[in-house]
Order: sequence, then C-alpha cells, then structure tokens
Amino acid sequence: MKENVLLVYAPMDEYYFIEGVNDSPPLGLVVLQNYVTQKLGLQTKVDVIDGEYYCLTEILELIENGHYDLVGVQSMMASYNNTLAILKKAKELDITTVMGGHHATQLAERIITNRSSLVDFIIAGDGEEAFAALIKGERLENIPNLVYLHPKTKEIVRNKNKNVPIDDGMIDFFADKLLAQYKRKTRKNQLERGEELSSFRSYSHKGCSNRLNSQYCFFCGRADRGVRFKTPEVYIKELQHLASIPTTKYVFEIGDDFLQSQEWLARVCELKAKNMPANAIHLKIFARANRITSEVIDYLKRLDIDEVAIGFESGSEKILRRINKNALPADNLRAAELLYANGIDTIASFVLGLPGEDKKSLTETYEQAQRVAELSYKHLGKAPQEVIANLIEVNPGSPAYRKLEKAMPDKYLRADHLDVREVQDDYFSVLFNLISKDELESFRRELSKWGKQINKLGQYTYPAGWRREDLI
Ligand code: B12
Ligand code: SF4
Repeated sequence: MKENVLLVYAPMDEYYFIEGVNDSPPLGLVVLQNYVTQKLGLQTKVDVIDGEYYCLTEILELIENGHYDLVGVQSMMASYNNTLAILKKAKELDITTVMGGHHATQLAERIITNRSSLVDFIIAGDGEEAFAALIKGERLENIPNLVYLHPKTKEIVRNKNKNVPIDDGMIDFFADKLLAQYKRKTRKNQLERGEELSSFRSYSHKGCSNRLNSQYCFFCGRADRGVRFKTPEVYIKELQHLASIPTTKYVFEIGDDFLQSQEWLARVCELKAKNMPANAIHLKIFARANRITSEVIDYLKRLDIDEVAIGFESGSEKILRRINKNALPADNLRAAELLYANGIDTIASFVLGLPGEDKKSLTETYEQAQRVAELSYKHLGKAPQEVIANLIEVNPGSPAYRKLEKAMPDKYLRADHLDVREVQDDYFSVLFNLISKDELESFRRELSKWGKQINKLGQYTYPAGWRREDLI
C-alpha cells in the first residue's frame, strides 16, 4: 500500500509559459485525490500540486523532501521537459512513477518504450480505479487502463480499457490543503493576486459526440472514449458545493457539449430551481453552434449561464467543411446573434493555419470575428469579453498529427518528446508546401498578424499588465 502520494499538473516549459491563464485546481487530479481518500477512504495522503503556482525547482524540492512513495504527473506537449525532470527526480529517489491525462494516453506505448527508466506506468483513459489499484498494490494484470512494461518479458502490456462511472468522480475542493496553494503568487510572481481563487471548474460530462464519428475535428487530440453525463442530481450537488466556496465568482463548466441533451438540461434546471437560489452561481460553458436554439436559450437563462464559448475555428466555409466541424460560418454567427440578443456573451475562438488557409480565408475569419464584436456592441453595448485566435497546435491523437506521422514517419511515428513549435513548423511545411525557412517564417508572420488583430477585438478584463495580443 502506498502511503504518501504526490500528483503534479506539470508546469509549462519555460519557452511556452503564459502568465495568468489557469485559475482553478486541475480537475483531473482533484478527482483522483477525492476518489482515493473520500470515496474509498484509503489511509493514503495524496497531495495535488498545480504547476501554475509552483515552479519546477519548488516541485523538485517537494519531491526531494516529501518522502513520497508514488509520484503521478499530468503532462502536455508544452510541459513535457518539466514532466521528464520531475520523473527523473522521483526515479533518483527510487519512487514509483505514473503518468496520465490526454497527452500521455495518446502516446502511452511510445512513452513506455522511450522512457522506461523514468516511467513505470501510464494510465490511459479514466484514472480513478487504476490509480487506486496502484496505491493498493493490486496485481498489475488486473488494473484497468494500465500500460506498462512486463517485468519479465519486457514487452509492452496494455490492459483492458474501462470507463469509470462518471458519478464516482465527485469533486470536493475543500479536500486537504488543496486550495492553500492558490493564495500564492503565480509562478513568475509577476502578478499579484488581487483576490482569492474566484473561478472553479466543473465537468458535467466526459467525451464529445463529435469524437464518436470517424471524422472528428481536425485538431482535436482528446483521448477519452464515449460520451457520459453525470446524473442531474449529482451535478446539482457539485454546483451547490461550488456555490458554498465563499470566493467563487463563477464556474467554468469544461464539458465540450453541455447542450447535448435537452432532457438532461430540463432536469438540471428543475433541480436547480428547487435547491439553489437564483444567481447562487454563474456558469461559463462550451457549446456547439448547432445546439443554440430558442428552446435552449431558456435553459441557459435558468442556469445563470453568462458566457458561451463556441469553437468558430474559421470564417471560411471551405475550411470548415474540410475540418469536420459540423457547423458553417453562418451557423456560428446565427448562434452568436441569438446569444447576444438574449444578453449572453459569446466567446468566439478561432484556429489559424487550418488546411486550405490563405489570405482569403484569413480575411474571412477576421471579418467573422468583427461581426461577433459588432453583435456584442449592438446587444450588450460593449466589446465581447474574449475573442480568441490561436495558431493551430498539432497534438498527438488529432487528424492533423496523423498527417505528420504519415508525411514524416521516421520523425513522428515513435516520438514522445515533441517540441510544440517544431511540430507546428513541420505541419505548416507539410500542409502548405513551404520549403525554405523564409517561406515558413513569412507564413507564420501572416497568421500571427491576423491573430493579433482578432485578439484585439475582445475587452479582456484580466489583471493589469496581461495582454492577450502578446500571446500569439
Ligand atoms: C481545463 C482544460 C485546460 C486547462 C488546464 C486545467 C488543469 N489545470 O487541469 C488549461 C486552460 C490551462 C488548459 C491548457 C491547455 N490545454 Co487543455 N483542456 C482542458 C479541458 C477543457 C478539460 C480538462 C479536464 O479538466 N477534464 C476533466 C477531468 C476530470 O478529466 P481528465 O483531465 O481527462 O482526467 C482524467 C483522466 O485523464 C486521468 N488523468 C488525468 N491526469 C492524470 C494524471 C495521472 C498521474 C493519472 C494517473 C491519471 C490522470 O484521470 C482523470 C479522472 O478520470 C480538456 C478537454 C476536455 N473537455 O477534457 C482540454 C485538453 C486536455 N487541453 C488540451 C490542450 C491541447 C491544451 C493546451 C496545449 C492548449 C494551448 N494551446 O494552450 C494547453 C496546455 C497547457 C499545459 N500546461 O501544457 C487538449 C489535450 C490534447 C492532447 N492530446 O494532449 C484537450 C484534450 C482539448 C482537446 N479537445 O484537444 N487546458
Ligand atoms: S474539438 Fe471537436 S471533436 Fe474535439 S472535443 Fe471539441 S467539438 Fe469534440
């Protein structure tokens, strides 16, 4: 039985570090902690550390002095160098190591092959049961979702996949000293926190119905399987819990398709009306344009939803048809108009550098973003809170990444250590046939120029000194 466990959301590598983006405990790790200590009641101490608030040096010190017997890391492509450093420190102290989350799930076999001296286990998919089983020291072959090197044959073993009942993943943000770290300054100590943690995340469901199709969004790297909703009863309990945290101003509901089932929404509204006062908590959600209808607007209002984030992705019809988004520019604008007309802010997010991107499509995208801003002025009398444009990030598991694996198999078919910018450069070179460095740089400059223009359209009430347009 493991007695002292550390779970780390790895800090982003120095090159990619962005200040002030994340403002809430990492849900995936909180759920694991809650499952082991509260649901199962195991006598194991599980610390959760958020790499937005602890730098690498501090995390390495924690491991050095913490007497841990299991260290788990959630990594991303942009935090992989730090992830490897954390695992190396754990291994120097002979601590068992495990990785999990979308990125590790997508690359499980490659990581186990290439990093066998640093990583003992990967939990591919839902982590709750497998994490608890590792703590309890169960037989490896019986642990669902576990990927590891067989101790005798040295072959990679991938145990059977199992989705954990989603209602088991309850959230208790009061657990242990979880929230104490958010009283710290953020990593680079550039921003003074003017207030205690004011935004929390909830997840009403896992998975995305679009991902069930064989043709899903071109840039999507998510790794969970199937679509599973919490029961309305459990979800409302979670919202009540979040509303009871005195500093909470709003909840960011991170499920990708919150408006998927009207029956579910109707029951959540009913329970909320019975159990929570109006305005007890405000929500931001993600939604698909095609689900924003007049019936749905009523649910949004009853649930105190103030902001809806929609992946517009592009203003070009040609591009939207190519990336399998299942929505066209006109659908996106119609959704934004309906939301604004009902007093709800729309966060329009765009991805630049999608297949077929050219001057015409970039102009169309910028014009689409301007239209969103105009609608916001027309109905709310202000700029939209956020308009987001990012250069495409080519994540493992996405169709975009598969194009790279096909075009450059020697480089990408077996790699686990990926550099965000290099992968992006290779993707641009392959998709847009850019041969020289100059061509690549000028393509990037063009995308960035449009991205900056788009990002300027939002009002961004973020801390002083934080400028969204500097990010692109
Ligand atoms: C919230 C969120 C964020 C937050 C991070 C919050 C946080 N601290 O956790 C912010 C805004 C900072 C963020 C940033 C980014 N994100 Co993000 N994010 C999400 C989002 C919307 C929800 C994640 C979540 O909380 N899920 C709910 C929890 C309960 O599920 P879970 O995290 O999957 O955890 C379960 C299992 O995965 C597993 N598990 C997870 N971690 C671990 C660790 C261990 C040790 C173990 C054993 C198990 C385990 O157990 C958990 C319980 O079952 C997902 C999409 C989605 N809807 O899931 C994208 C997603 C994870 N993000 C993604 C990406 C690409 C990014 C960015 C790179 C985007 C960017 N360009 O900036 C950055 C990278 C940040 C970094 N540090 O490197 C991709 C990842 C794709 C991939 N193949 O890696 C996703 C899947 C979106 C997508 N559709 O592609 N993100
Ligand atoms: S990017 Fe597309 S496929 Fe992926 S979660 Fe969002 S809507 Fe679903």
